[in-house]
Amino acid sequence: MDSILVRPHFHPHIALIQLNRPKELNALNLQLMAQLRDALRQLDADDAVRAIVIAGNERAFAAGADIKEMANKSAIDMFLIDQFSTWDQIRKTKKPIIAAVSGFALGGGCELAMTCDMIIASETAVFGQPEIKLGIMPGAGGTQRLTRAIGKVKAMEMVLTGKYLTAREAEQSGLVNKVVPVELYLDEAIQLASDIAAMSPVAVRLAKESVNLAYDSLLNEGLHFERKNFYLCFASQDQLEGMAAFIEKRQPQFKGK
Ligand code: DAK
Repeated sequence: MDSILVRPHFHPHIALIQLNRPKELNALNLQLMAQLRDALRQLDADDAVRAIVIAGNERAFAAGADIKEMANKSAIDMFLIDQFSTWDQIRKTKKPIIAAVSGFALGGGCELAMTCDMIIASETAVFGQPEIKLGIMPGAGGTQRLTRAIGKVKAMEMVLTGKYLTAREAEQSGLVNKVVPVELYLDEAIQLASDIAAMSPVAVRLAKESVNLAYDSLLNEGLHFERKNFYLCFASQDQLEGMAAFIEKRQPQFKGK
């Protein structure tokens, strides 16, 4: 089964990508991320597409990277898989991307939403970086983008405790553009995409590039730093324990080793 569904012409000039691993709450495994990368490349090259919406389903946008796939990986395995080149494709997409988030947006799911250009949330959305509970830390921009979006003290609390933000809290903190009832979140995201699609595609591309420059000039150094530390987590026994405990549905016993 495809891990994503791509509808290039879902709406005039608007493409829709739906994450499609509902039983796993859209956990982002390597296959899903590779398909997402390829779809974004194709849609970016398609002149008929002017904006892209990425959505999950009502229960989950994405509950994070696939813990079962990562649980037994070493730091070197993670380094060699080099998932970052896949994630970087999302950042490199020239057309605007809107995340339509309902339900869980956790760990890599929250990072995926934040890597998009804008976020429309349903009232049931929850955002979080719970990696700390697995004995690791965010690895796909969470420490950098969340801090820029909601400020240091709130980001610190979320990253160090794994606490979630509700959709309303996320809106008040500036993490999301708008919160709407669950039955409207996809329509609202399509509407926002359509508003952008009515503008000059050239101006939109240049404007997106410029906003990103303001944002990225501080981000690159932070992302680099975060990546090294993320790999280092996979050298710890606590990572193995945290992920094993999740899979075995028990509380982890962290030893600081
Ligand atoms: N990975 C794998 N499976 C997951 C999953 C995940 N992240 N989240 C949920 N599932 C699976 C569950 O294991 C369960 O499978 P079965 O037991 O039915 O086989 C199924 O989805 C339904 O989940 P639950 O039964 O747990 O559903 P509940 O409603 O009770 O709880 C929950 C929902 C979202 C609160 C809970 O599932 C949960 O806590 N999930 C884990 C959330 C989490 O810790 N996320 C962070 C993962 S670490 C990187 C890029 C990104 C990342 C790392 C590297 N590079 C570029 C290198 C990101 C890391 C992460 O995201």
